[in-house]
Amino acid sequence: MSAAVQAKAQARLLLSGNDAIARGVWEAGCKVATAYPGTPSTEILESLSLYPDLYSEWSINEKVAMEVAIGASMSGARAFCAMKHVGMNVASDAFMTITVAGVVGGLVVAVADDVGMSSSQNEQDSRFWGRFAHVPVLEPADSQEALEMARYAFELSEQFNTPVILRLTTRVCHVKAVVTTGERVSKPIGGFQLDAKRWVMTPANAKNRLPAQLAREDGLRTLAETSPLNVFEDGSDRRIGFVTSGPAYMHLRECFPDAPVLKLGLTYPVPVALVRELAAKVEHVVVVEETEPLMENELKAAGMLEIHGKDLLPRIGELSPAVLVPAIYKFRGEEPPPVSTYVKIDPFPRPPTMCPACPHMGVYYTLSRLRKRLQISGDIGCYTLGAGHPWNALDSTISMGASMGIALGMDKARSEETKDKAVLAVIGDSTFLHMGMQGLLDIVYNRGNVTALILDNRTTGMTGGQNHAGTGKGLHGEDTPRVDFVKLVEALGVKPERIRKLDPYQLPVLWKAIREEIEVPEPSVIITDRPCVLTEFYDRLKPYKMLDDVCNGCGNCVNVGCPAITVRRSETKTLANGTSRDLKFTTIDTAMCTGCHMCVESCGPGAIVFSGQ
Ligand SMILES: Cc1ncc(C[n+]2csc(CCOP(=O)(O)OP(=O)(O)O)c2C)c(N)n1
Repeated sequence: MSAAVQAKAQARLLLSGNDAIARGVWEAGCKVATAYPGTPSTEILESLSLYPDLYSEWSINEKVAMEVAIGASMSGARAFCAMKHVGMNVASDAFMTITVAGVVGGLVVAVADDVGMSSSQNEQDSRFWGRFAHVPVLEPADSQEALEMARYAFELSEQFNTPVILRLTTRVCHVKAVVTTGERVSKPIGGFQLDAKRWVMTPANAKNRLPAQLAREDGLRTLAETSPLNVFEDGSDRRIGFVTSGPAYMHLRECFPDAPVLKLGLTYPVPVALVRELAAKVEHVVVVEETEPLMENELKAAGMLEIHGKDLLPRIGELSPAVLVPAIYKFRGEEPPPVSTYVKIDPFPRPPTMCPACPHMGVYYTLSRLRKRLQISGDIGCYTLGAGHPWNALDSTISMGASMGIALGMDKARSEETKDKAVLAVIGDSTFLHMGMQGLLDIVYNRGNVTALILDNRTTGMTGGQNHAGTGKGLHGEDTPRVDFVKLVEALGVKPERIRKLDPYQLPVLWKAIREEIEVPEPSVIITDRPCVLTEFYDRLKPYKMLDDVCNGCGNCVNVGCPAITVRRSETKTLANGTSRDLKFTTIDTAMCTGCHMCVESCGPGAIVFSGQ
């Protein structure tokens, strides 16, 4: 059990923002916590799952996670759900109406923005949900604040009868800092009270609640002006006064320690009067906010047209010292100091790659061989790497589950050029259950000519290997009913003879199945069944080695894409017909090899044999 779970009140621990939020949620007496994994928020629930006296679950997607938390809040329990920024798009339907109905037990939604896009398909500013839904937004800057704001958010939620958004960014979620813990408060569950006017959101009932929703926002606006979360820190250098929030505050303090700073923890609604007070003390006000000019626009709308922000700073990525220093010096008309004085590290880039023996490689190796005949709609997961070298076997990736609908759209909009191509959709098991199965139903319902490949690797690989309804295990490792993908897709209407389940390590079988299914002009599904190499379900076999004197440099094994295979020598050979061919003589790292034998199946001369280790 982790130190944070065992720690008594007043313990000092080194915690990531995610672990600190978990502790704060638990200390607040929260009874129900839900999430769907997504970087950078995943570890919040993993951490919460270790605490006693609290129900926690991986939900099937963010919308359901939100709904479970809403149901618990309606029942008078303090409830929490966590997701990454794009998850909030999925959850927003339920969210946008519970903001009208209001909450009973405190309801806190942690939304983690991937500022800088280290592992997401877009960059969004989740603070907009505050303005959109008329709910308060809290923004911690470090782990201590993450804990305290998580705890306070429940009080705020109950005080104003509203869900509260805890807006995080990757830097807060993952950076570790010293945190002082508190005690868990006791919050007994009140129980569900019948109140149709409130819980049955028909237009007539919802309309009646709208004035209260707006009045609540006015109350929050007043609170923002006096909240201890919004702090003015004076400074001797009065040329610029900064308004900032979240980790941008840390960067700012590091770069401009003498500047007056208004640090906002409650960032929606924006405390306009506090900013006016700051403006009266300094020559210029600059709003330093990642990513969108949300506070800046609110302030300008309130009449503060002279303030600066995105005219000086980028709307994309983190406002790190490397960005802040040159921008602010330029504004002051000064030469910035040498870069080495404010940029301390320049990490070596490490592009993501599939693991040795990843079952997805067999699929992409096969698809790359049929490439010219296929249009391939992809999805989000480890298998998105199939878009890259050496496979180049994905044509699109947009959002979770979108492979299905997009494939159907491609099928229905064929041009002269693409009319003879087969349309495929490739999706992972977690993604299929999250939001993909509705798309497959649409393909069946609307008679699409699409072959769907469901890559069942028994885990949510991309986010670190979380359980889901297809793994047969729950958040706590307990046994749960395991989805039978064959039965599921059959129930969605795919004909039994068009459903195949096979081992993606068996490359010839996979090849034949794909070849046959793309010829049939109706929906078909191929389920690949092989656990991710990082799961407990994976059985490692004996490793292989390359016989150097037998390898003829054909390079087929390189095209499988396994990181355990490297090129030891390459040469260009001129053939009898005058053309030339690049030869790649390879070797296998036996320490990495798991004996999956995909490369053996690709090897023409039979140069790959058991290493005997
Ligand atoms: C709406 C949304 N929620 C969460 C994520 C984070 N995320 C990216 S891929 C993925 C699931 C990957 O699992 P799976 O489909 O099983 O494929 P695998 O990575 O195991 O190959 C998740 C949860 C996201 N990108 N979008």
